[in-house]
Amino acid sequence: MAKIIKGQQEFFKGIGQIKFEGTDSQNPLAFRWYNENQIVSGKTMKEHFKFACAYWHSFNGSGADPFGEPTHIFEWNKSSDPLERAKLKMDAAFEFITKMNIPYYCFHDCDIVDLTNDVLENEKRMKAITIYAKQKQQESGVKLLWGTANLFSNKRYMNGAATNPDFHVLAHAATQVKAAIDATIELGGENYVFWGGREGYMSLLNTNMKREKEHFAKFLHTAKDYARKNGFKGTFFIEPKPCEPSKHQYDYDAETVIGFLRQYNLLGDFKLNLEVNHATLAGHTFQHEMQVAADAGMLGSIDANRGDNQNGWDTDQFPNNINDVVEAMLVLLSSGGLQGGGINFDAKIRRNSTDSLDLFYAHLGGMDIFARALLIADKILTNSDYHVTRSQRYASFDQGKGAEFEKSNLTLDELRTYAIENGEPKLQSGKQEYLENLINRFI
Ligand code: XUL
Ligand code: CO
Repeated sequence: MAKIIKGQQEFFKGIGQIKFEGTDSQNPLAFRWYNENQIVSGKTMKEHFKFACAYWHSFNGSGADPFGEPTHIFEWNKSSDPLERAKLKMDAAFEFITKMNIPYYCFHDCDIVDLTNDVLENEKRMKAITIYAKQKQQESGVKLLWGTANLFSNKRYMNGAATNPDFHVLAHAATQVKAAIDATIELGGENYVFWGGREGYMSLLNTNMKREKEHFAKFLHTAKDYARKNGFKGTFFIEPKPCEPSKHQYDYDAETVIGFLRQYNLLGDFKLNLEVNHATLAGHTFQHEMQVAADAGMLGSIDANRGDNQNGWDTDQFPNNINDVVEAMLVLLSSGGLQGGGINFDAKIRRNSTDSLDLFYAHLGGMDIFARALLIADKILTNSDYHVTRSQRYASFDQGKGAEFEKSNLTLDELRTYAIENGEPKLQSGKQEYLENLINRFI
């Protein structure tokens, strides 16, 4: 259990720690499925998920959109002193995280303290807030899942950060990454994330794609070498996204990123942080992205959220579709789980969700849907013929000439001889509807 820190100003008044009460509970502020110590398939739920709260959406996201002003008015944003403001925000953040019993959090540098255009001042602020965060972590038992640097909001990054055509901008990006890595190491952060929102282009007319990608790879090597030299033992994650804010982003999807990491010799230190809504934007299901990563041994971490079927941008809504999450949990359980990472709610409450309870309902629903989906997926894997039905489709490769083919023992001529000798193949059903029904039966 995360410990609620005593003696600080209370921001979420009248709300105690959220507890597991089981499916009979009528309490909207109780977990009905997430029971952190319950063992599923050999691990506790807490270990399977390593849930994390995203600082940016929950404590900075103001509800403002291109058409309207902020609607989320934060009580902790009152002080005019940047460090004082940052500390109050951190008090509120740890109060929320511990009341929700979320074991981890994640941040960008500028989420935990406001940054300026003065490098030395920024480094000073980052050091000061890191000391405060370390104390909060020790008092509460909450841990840092990953840190990152925001290399997309400041106007200097409008043409990219590591892929900027101006070397001067790249140097500023490196400076920010250095400070964010220092903070991550100091806070015992288990991973470090690179999401390249502006590492791409708006127009190919002005872009040397080859050179930009080479710079990106060199930048990642340089950052990785610095972190390793300074004792960072965790995993680096790349978070794929095909577009938004750039028209085209180099970390397009899981398959593209794995190819990039292989080409530039980064596979040993990097894995993937997959985000649900980014998969949608890439024209994939989330299960597709997870399977691609799992098959390559690269399934590192998850940014959990969902998009909206009626529009095509990154709405970052909290997850709540049981069928989608069950399919994701089937991949998770079948592939041995996440490597180093956890499930970070990179999701925001809606602009018109203005009660302080809304943030609780959102996280509670997200944690519960994952727990419920995990239980269902585990039952499907242990009490049904799901795996058998899938593997039987490939039975012709398990013996005889099929097995010889897999061992690279057949020539094209020998394949032709087999086809002639065995005549026309019988049609084999894909059994899609059978499997879809099977999943619904367990839900
Ligand atoms: C943006 C996104 C980021 C990354 C971290 O779509 O997902 O918040 O997760 O930079
Ligand atoms: Co994300």
